[in-house]
Amino acid sequence: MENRIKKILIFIILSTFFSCKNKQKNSTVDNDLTIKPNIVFIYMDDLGYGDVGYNGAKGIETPNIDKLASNGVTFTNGYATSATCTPSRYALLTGKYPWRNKKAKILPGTAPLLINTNQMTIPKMLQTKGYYTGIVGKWHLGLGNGNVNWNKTIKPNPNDVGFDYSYIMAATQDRVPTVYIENGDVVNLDSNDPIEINYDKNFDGQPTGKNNPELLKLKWHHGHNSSIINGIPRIGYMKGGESAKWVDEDMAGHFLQGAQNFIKKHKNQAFFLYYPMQQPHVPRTPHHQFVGKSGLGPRGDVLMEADWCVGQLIQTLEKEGVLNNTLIVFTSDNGPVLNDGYLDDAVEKIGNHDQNGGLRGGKYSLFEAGTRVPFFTYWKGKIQPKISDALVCQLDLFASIAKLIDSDEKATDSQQLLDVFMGKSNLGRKNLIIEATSRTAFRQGDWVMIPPYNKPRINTEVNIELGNDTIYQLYDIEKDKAQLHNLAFQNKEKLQEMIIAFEAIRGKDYKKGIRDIELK
Ligand code: NG6
Ligand code: CA
Repeated sequence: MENRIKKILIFIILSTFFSCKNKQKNSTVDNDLTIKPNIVFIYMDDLGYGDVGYNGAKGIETPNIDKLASNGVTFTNGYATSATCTPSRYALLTGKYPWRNKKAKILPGTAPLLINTNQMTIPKMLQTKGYYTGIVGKWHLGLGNGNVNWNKTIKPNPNDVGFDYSYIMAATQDRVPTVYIENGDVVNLDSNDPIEINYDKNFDGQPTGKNNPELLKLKWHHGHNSSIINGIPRIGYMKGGESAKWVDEDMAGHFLQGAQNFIKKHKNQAFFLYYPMQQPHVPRTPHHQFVGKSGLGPRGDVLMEADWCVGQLIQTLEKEGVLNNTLIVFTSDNGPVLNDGYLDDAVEKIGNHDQNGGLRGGKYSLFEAGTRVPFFTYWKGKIQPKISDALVCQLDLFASIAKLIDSDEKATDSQQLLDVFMGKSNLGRKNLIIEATSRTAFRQGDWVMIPPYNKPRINTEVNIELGNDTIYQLYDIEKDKAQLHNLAFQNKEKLQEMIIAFEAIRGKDYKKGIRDIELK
């Protein structure tokens, strides 16, 4: 009898001990996950709302992206702040609306660093919590102080605004210099062949896209007629740096490898990887393995290449044993464009694919397709699959990540929506100001208001409606996704309410230089 009681007692003591231990272990793991997951931003360039399989793409397959999206929180109202690259990237990293900084416009390759080195950024904030931070891919936020010597270490560079490691292209694939830059140094540069860059004037004797069409493997349609590099005419003039020039067709693989190496090297500490990919921005130069893979020509091919890269990246996270502890955010800097300056069949081979996914406009536009982009969060085991119609913006990643890592940092325009990004809440933003080449418009609830802009309605070069009109525009985008019915004159009350709310945030500054029509 005594023995039985003893045994029972021992059993109770042991099971209590183990259950406590287990609980402790679980809660430690949980806390670790909540406080310091790795964070990866996959940031596409000019990817349209309809350019992914999960939003109905035709003639392109994006199985890797779709798999992540279908296991994550997919946003149907997810926005970049801007319809072009630099302003969106500025807002993504700083949590600040780009129209607050007049210099946040599409930058040439020679532009100085746009983010002040005193400015708080997502990677800086993560550094204060012990993260190792890196960028591998497209930068396009300026470098140096305005007069860059490409043959010396370029300062300031991404490492001065929060990145421990940087491996970048300076601006865009269509702009010089066409070289990779690692922690401020041009990679593979031969000091006997120094690089010179000029955006205004050619260097004596250098061929150009304009004068030497016989040297081109890709023809230009508008712009893009300065220096020729790898048979592709670019924006801006470049001389020297032969050994450092990138091979366009290798770029995707090259950045992918850089991103994979970063993960392998830093998997034992919390890391932040910003992986801004170059696809499907022009020039579209798929690796030969992807040529002809889509039915849509090079634009579709580079999208399939990008999807493959995403798959490879996820495999690396998995193989290195960190996927379960990694929050992934996938989105794009602005909406789509077919002909962005090169004759690459994007228009001719579009078939029944709708890069806009039913939205109006495109890159450069104040209409929805300019800024509403594919956007999802994925965290294996932590985020449950969900389609969310909450209004979210890339701006909000700053404050939401601050919450996730328990940081007190705040950013001017960033809203803390961690629960929304984690799929636990549908309470997104109430409103958002969107921007397109220095013009701004306003979304509030289901409504979008575009103030009058006395500027061309269509950019005929890229064949995109810009959203400009001489009258106010007001759309109920829940009912009228394609923005075909302007309700401004039918619903003056709503319009007035929108104008007041918009001006309360934006100020009246937006009216400078535009024609404002008074409502009667
Ligand atoms: C435009 C370029 C366009 C693209 C864009 C920047 C011309 C005519 N057009 O000025 O091709 O490079 O800038 O794109 O030069 S973004 O996605 O980086 O904002
Ligand atoms: Ca872009």
